[in-house]
Amino acid sequence: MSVVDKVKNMVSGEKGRKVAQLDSVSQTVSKDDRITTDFGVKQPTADEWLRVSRDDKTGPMLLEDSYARERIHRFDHERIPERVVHARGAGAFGNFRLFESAEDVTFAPVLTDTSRETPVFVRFSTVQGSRGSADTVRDVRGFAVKFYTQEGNWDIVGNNIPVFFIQDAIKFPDVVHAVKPEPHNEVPQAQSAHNNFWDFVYMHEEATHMYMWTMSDRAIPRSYRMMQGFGVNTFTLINKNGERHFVKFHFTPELGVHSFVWDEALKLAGQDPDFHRKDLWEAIENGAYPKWKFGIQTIPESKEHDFDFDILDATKMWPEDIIPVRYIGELELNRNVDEYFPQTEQVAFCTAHLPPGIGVSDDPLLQGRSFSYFDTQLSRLGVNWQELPINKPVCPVMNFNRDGQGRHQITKGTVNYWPNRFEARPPATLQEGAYLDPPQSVQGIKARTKSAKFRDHYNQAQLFYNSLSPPEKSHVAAAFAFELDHCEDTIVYERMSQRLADIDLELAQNVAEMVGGTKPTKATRNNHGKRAKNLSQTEVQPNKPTIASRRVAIIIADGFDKVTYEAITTTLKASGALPFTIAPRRSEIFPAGVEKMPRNGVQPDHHLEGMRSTMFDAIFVPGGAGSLETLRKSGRAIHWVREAFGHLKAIGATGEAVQLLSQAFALSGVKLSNDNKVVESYGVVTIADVAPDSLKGTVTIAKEGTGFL
Ligand code: HDD
Repeated sequence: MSVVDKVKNMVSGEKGRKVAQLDSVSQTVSKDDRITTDFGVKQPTADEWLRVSRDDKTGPMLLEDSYARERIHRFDHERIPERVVHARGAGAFGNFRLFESAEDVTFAPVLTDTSRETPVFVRFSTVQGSRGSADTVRDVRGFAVKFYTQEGNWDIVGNNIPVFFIQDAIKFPDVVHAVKPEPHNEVPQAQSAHNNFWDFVYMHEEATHMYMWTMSDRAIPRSYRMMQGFGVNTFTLINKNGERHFVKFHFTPELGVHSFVWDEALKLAGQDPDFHRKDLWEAIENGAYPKWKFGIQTIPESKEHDFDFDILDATKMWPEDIIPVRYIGELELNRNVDEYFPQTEQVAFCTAHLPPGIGVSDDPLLQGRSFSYFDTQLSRLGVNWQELPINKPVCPVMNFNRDGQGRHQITKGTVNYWPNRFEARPPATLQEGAYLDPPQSVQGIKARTKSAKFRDHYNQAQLFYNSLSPPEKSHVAAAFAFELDHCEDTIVYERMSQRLADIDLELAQNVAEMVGGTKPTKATRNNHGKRAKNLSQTEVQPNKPTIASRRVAIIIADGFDKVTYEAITTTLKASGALPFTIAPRRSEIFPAGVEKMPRNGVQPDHHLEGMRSTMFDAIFVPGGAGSLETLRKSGRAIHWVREAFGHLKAIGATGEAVQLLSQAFALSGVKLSNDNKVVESYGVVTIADVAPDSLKGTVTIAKEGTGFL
């Protein structure tokens, strides 16, 4: 039984509702099926167009062949417009469980009923690149969650960064145009490293806080499973007494927040453009279900103006030191999609999808978003987009919306309006669960303005930068240096070098020097020196480090030490890691002391050229004189070890393989002592005289430092 089937079987009650609903419109391809047209008529061939032939000569094709034409027609129309942003994504199903009721702040059952399990679909994405672009580019990641609640769909359309580039939705077309490929030559793809982006954000100071985040390690996550999700905008919660709280939504990964180093991300973009998509798929197939704690930050309505930032400003986060996150639930992903297009591509989110008990705020970005999402789905999917199986709520949908392209629903009866003489489908009362818009007094002057606090763009940018660890800060400097090096226009990198002096003088000087800008001599704005917790990703870590679901390459060649190989493989599996055997070839590899006969050896998973160290979190090389002899002569094997070291990966070696490490590190400044014990090298573990027992125990992987920048 496949993992998917197992999960389906496990699923019962609420969380099974969406699976059952999707199953009712799903079909499985089987060899007992016969090919038919779309109108159900079986066809004798799928290979030959109907044509006139004579004497074994190929004659003209007939337009009459409606089956052949149907195939071409269907193919010609396979594409729909890709999302204008967040085009590249990967999705999965799961469920949401509440372990603490938030009834003090909301009456929404999804946040108060701890006996419920709510089915969810989550789509992760990059923002800038088109649908076929690489996963590991430097970019914000989308984190969009659709909760199929019994009271209707609830969408949190968030990102892995808690703030945004703009404060007012009216500017969204500008920021997107600026970051997307430039209009004259459509370059570059999936990158912000170009003139127009840095020109725009320089001129547009409210983006400052956000680009500090996008230049940090947050923008190159190791995995979708290892990043935070933030609702970003400020929403509201309403409780039974009609009291309102402002709220921010948080998802914090069980595995902690982890990133690539830039060199690794760059290489993977070419070596394995689907890295994140595959990583998510593989983890779910292996039963290593990704999990996030779900939390809320709340502020009572009466305290809206008590802060030195405007709590409705999406370029500001709410520091956890003053507004702690209250964790009340857990999100788990446990089922891969059955077919990408009808599920991950056709899923459509909208910030206005809110069940009773949850509401919007006057956040000026959010207000515009709620208009934009519905509108974009009209051009992507058509007016009946909410009827598509992946988007359809699990509760009844009853109204008098009718017709339009691609209508699925058939509604019986003679009336399609309200009020009607049959009193059919009246609106609901509050007791029956109607959506509540709590009465609010609104008065003011109609004008294009926002509160004065919206005009501070630097306090939190400094707060974020100050809170980073030294390696994280050096990554930020290197990211700016990379991006501005890709800007040919002097005015762009010159101005940006000066702008960074508004945040941190040392950062500005380092970047200016690297990119050829004028080195600022004094800070243009004092750095307040404050820090806040959980902004550095080194603080967003599990209590106990884990190796679960991490990919470990075990490198062997003929003559390897089988005892150590088996001991490390078993230990890794027992710790939940995924060991992969890598060798100079994919055909059988023979350990020391056996005859080279079929099935005496080990079948590697991959060969050294087919995979690269970038695709693994750690490497281990078991000893064996024969194996060492082959590997030390292989430039590729040496490169694997050196590159993994440069990417701050854990490296282990036993027996003769320790010499492979000393050869690989000879130029890297890593010194091995005479007795082959490693010194001065973080993350490298060697045992020259190996006893198999010494390999048992808990294995963890640490990654810290600057790496190849
Ligand atoms: Fe957006 C897609 C997240 C501001 C307009 N956005 C989209 C997706 C995510 C976000 C995760 C992909 C959803 C999916 O997987 O299908 N967007 C955000 C966040 C924002 C934000 C966290 C700031 C708080 N977005 C934003 C603004 C506007 C839009 C200000 C327009 C005024 N976003 C869109 C869109 C997209 C979209 C054009 C493209 C595809 C889609 O909606 O379904 O309407």
